[in-house]
Amino acid sequence: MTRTARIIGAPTDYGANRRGVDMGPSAIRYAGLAAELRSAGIDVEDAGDLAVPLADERDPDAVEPSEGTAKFVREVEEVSTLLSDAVATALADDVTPVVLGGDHSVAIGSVGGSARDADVGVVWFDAHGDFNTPTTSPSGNVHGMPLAAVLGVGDFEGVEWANARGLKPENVALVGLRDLDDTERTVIRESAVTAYTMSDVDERGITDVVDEALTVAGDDTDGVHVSFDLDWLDPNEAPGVGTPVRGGASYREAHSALEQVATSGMLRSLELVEVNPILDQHNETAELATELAASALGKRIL
Ligand code: 6HN
Ligand code: MN
Ligand code: MN
Ligand code: MN
Repeated sequence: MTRTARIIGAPTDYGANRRGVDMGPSAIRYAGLAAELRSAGIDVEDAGDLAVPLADERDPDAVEPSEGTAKFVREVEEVSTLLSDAVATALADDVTPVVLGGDHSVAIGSVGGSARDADVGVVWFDAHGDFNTPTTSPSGNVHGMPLAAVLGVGDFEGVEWANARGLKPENVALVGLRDLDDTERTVIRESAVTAYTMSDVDERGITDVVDEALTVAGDDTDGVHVSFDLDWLDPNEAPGVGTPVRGGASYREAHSALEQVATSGMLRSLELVEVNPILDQHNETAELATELAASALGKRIL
């Protein structure tokens, strides 16, 4: 049976410290996502964008951290709830959600929706751990916290809108880490998640690392959510991101990793986040996002 992908735009920047990433869904669509996915041999629907509260209309007095140092946490909650419903609905309709961020706080909604009625594993491709909590975060930006949020770590314990029901830390694998905050590092070490740094990729090669990550995420689960932060790639490949870190994955490593995801047959839901067209060069990071989505959904050269 042909797979159908449903594109869901989450044009939000409430979790990030800079504007622009809210235009990610437009940039990725403009780069030709639907056509690229069709070339992967799948059917495509576009559900449009979620109705995110308008950033330009927000009350400056309301931009202060409303809980600890989780900036715009109420807006993030609103977007997460909408997105979680959209992702759960797509899965109930038997189609594959392809979520376009927006900053990485959107993962709270996508993982929440994907793991609402099923046991789900997560593979998290990112330069960063995204494992801060409002207490440990140096920035207060929620895009540095979504993994802690869905897993109910620290301040997120018992926060119903943030915690993903069918997700256990044992089924979470982070791939390609190279920039962790000090406290975040401790929290990751103490957690049951599995984390692979770029050094692991250097030593073992991308195939071996991704193979193990998929085994971790797929162990006794109904499928795998792939959360793909474009800053996982080296900034030479993906300049249009808000928090670039040198020493990232190469173009070929990224495709190879996502081709492996497709081959595993475990992909349940996918998101591509942190594309910032204002910081991009000729929309190339958005184009890269479309190509990588196609690889994850099964596009092959031959
Ligand atoms: N992202 N660790 C830093 C913070 O502010 O918590 C950076 C987070 C970046 C998050 O790229 O999705
Ligand atoms: Mn991230
Ligand atoms: Mn990142
Ligand atoms: Mn840093």
